[in-house]
Amino acid sequence: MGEQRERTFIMVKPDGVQRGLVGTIIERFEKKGFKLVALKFVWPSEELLQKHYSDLSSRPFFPGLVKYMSSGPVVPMVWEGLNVVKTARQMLGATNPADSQPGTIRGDLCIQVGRNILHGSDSVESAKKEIDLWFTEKEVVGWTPAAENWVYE
Ligand code: DAT
Ligand code: MG
Repeated sequence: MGEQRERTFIMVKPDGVQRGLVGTIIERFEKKGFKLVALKFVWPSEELLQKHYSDLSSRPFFPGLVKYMSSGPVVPMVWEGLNVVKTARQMLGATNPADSQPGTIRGDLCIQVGRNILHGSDSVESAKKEIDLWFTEKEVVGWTPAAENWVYE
């Protein structure tokens, strides 16, 4: 059971919110069988986003990325489950939607890298960092879904 407790940080970006894709994105993870353990609706500050994307601060697209990400409300979430970090990345599809396979969220729902509708942690380590940045300990809720024994053997 322990390995099912891996967590990842998923966030609907401002374009995903503006385009009315919040429900569709949540539905992908719910239908897969992952467990939602935290969610909020916030308009993030540039300061928070600079921290969130600190690894990319030297990249030429960084100022534009922070501006886009702080241009409206976003929906940060924490999802839990077996191998959820890697599986969620596969569900998102490649960073650049031009390379995302059809059937992935980005492959189905967006076109350009600068408007790729959602974020997903790239490792267990960065997931921990991102969850701590966006949520307090109390905001991440431990619970047991009624269907858990039908999702895991
Ligand atoms: P990912 O979001 O798939 O983890 P990343 O961490 O390398 O990708 O980059 C973070 C975001 O920055 C990405 O979702 C979109 C933007 N981005 C990445 N590469 C870019 C580029 N070459 N031009 C413009 N935006 C880019
Ligand atoms: Mg990344």
